[in-house]
Amino acid sequence: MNGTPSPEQLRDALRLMWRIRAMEERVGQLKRAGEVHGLIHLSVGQEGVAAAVCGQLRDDDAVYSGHRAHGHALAKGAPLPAVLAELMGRVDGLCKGLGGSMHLVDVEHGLLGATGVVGGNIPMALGSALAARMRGSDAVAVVFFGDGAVQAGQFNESINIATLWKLPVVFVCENNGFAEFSPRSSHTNVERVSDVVAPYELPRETVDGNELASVWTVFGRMLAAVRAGEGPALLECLTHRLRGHYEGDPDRYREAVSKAEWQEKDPILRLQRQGAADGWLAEGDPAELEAAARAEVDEAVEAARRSPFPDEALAASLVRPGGMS
Ligand SMILES: Cc1ncc(C[n+]2csc(CCOP(=O)(O)OP(=O)(O)O)c2C)c(N)n1
Ligand SMILES: [Mg+2]
Repeated sequence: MNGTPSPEQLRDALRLMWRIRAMEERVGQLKRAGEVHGLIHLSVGQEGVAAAVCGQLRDDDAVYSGHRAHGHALAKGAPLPAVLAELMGRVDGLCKGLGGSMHLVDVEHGLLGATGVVGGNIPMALGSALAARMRGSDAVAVVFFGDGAVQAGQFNESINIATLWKLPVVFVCENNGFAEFSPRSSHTNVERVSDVVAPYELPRETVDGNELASVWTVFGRMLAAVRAGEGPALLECLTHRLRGHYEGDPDRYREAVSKAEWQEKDPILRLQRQGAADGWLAEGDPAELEAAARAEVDEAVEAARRSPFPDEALAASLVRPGGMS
């Protein structure tokens, strides 16, 4: 698990990235058609981080995510039909259709929660890490957050306590250079998130988040040390979202960033180029993986359409003792 990823692991990661991409592109369409509800943040272009990190975790490792959570949920093992049904507000969804995009939870697979509160997930990961230690388990907690969350006070508080108590937590920052519509340079002088935590002397690294193998290798090394009880680590993944901040964002603030350049760095296309060059991917494989992912998504959309919306009784049952199981 520690070294560079094997061809099988790379292939599995590519399959997963296609499933995330296909589902999110469809979610964008469903949002425009009024079939997906609430504010929707897609991670198109950032799938490499979710795949490389979650591809190395166990079900009993806890994952926390934020408002851009769909990819993390799929990567951690949440069933695609249940994620899609949740986004469509149906009872077959992960949270019976009552949570939606920013509240995805799948306890069975260790997805302990997405949240719309930027930075609010970071201290929660410390709780899971502390619980694992108290149980005598070597499970770890991983928290995904953006570069914007680093300016929230809880980030500093959490790094402080996690390092002081040597908690088994990996902080994974997806630094896409923007917090909503503000470039990083407009809200901090510290360019690298890995530099923000320097005084705490925890293992910290910045990697190209669009190169799956780099994220995999560095995260794998950190994970092994964190699991072995050596205390927390921080991984900063430089990446880029290829869509607006939210679906419907007019996207008029990215003049400084060349979209074409980032399109070239698309993590899926890069991994496919690498697979072809290294010989673990045959010529027809990318099209096959993409088609399989899109077919899985089509089927999940049809299943979700057949699933009812939650009724009032279900919502009411949540506020009574002995409510939703
Ligand atoms: C506590 C809090 N403050 C502000 C917001 C509004 N908000 C939603 S997303 C976002 C930007 C987050 O940027 P980043 O953490 O870099 O994540 P990204 O959207 O780039 O993935 C903000 C400020 C919020 N949801 N919660
Ligand atoms: Mg950001």
